[in-house]
Amino acid sequence: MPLFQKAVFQTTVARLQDLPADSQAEIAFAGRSNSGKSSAINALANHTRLAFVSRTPGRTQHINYFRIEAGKYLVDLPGYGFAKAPEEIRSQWEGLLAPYLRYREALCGLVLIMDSRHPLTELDLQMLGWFAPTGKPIHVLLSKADKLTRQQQDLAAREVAQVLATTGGRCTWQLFSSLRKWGIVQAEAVLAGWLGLRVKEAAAAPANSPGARTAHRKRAAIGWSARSAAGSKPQKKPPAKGGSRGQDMP
Ligand SMILES: Nc1nc2c(ncn2[C@@H]2O[C@H](COP(=O)(O)OP(=O)(O)O)[C@@H](O)[C@H]2O)c(=O)[nH]1
Ligand SMILES: [Mg+2]
Repeated sequence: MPLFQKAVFQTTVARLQDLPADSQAEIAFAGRSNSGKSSAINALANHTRLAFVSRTPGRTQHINYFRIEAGKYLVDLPGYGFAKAPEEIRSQWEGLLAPYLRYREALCGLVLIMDSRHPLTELDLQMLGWFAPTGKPIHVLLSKADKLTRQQQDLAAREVAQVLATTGGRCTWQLFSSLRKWGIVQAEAVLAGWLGLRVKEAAAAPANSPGARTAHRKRAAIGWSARSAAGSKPQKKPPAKGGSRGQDMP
């Protein structure tokens, strides 16, 4: 069973004082509006509509909590990038998101979703620059990879790797497609590491799947990305190549 399959919508939070008090470990998902954030949460939970509850009017600008198990959550943050009145953006940012990202103790890492066709927008860079100093890990999902050729995927991944190597934070990245279910195993491994959950080998790669044959090799290949993000000592520099192609990528 996929690791996050049991995730259920828990609550919508609009004020800091309403953040769940029982959370021991949570992972926040951030990204531009339309980057594929909700689809990524749905794909990880193997659920077609889970994260779309956050589309409900009144919830899009708030923090939405999905409970994985007691005390562990996936957290959907408001998408950024839509034109809004500047004072609205500022009050949401200063009142809720900034303190949440900076000071939420239970927050153990940030998943940043970037459309692989145009990653590293100004706002993505701002988010990276802003979160990196917390010292907590950031895992970038280069979403909608199915829209790129293999060559374009490699190009996008290399560009992102170069920029991430200079941000100074504990940054890792991978290609991802919710539509084609690419990169789920790799992302699960990273997130499970952050949350202290065990990834079952059987769930990660069924014995009779093509993925199983390459699982060991690929696990080595994602070395710097998945392993360093999962809590071991961060490495300063990624290898010149690779790190992005999970075993379920074509
Ligand atoms: N081709 C493709 N389209 C995707 C993928 N993920 C999301 N989309 C599409 O991108 C649009 C925005 O996705 P959504 O998850 O709502 O983005 P959000 O605003 O960041 O939560 C929708 O039309 C999705 O169907 C993907 O992996 N591949
Ligand atoms: Mg969404």
